Formats: sequence, C-alpha cells, structure tokens
Amino acid sequence: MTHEFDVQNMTCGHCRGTVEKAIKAADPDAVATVDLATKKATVQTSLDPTVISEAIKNAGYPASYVQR
Ligand SMILES: [Cu+2]
Repeated sequence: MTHEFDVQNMTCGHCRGTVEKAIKAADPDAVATVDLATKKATVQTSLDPTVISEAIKNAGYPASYVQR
C-alpha cells in the first residue's frame, strides 16, 4: 500500500534524510519519497501507516497521515 503523510518542520536536505532514515528504520522494505517543497512523504509499506507516522514524529518531525 502507498500512503501519504504531511510532514512538518522539514527545512533542508538533512531533515529530509532524517525523515527517510526514520521511515527505513521502521520498515526496511519501505519505498519512501520525501518531498521538501510540498512537505509530503509518500511511503510504500506493508505496515500500518500509524507506525510510519509515529516513526517520523519520533525523529522530530510531526507527521500526519493523509487519508486517501
Ligand atoms: Cu534540515
């Protein structure tokens, strides 16, 4: 499943890398695209999306799941 998240507080490539790492730590098999301009993360994962948004939050970037 592909899920979309709004991610706050991302300002630069470093933030983006941190968010990507957090997603990969939660699910090593995830395919993640993090867009700085739109502040969105698109994540292909078999995990529950709340697990992913929690992982992003714990990395310091408040994330909310965008229902589709
Ligand atoms: Cu940054």
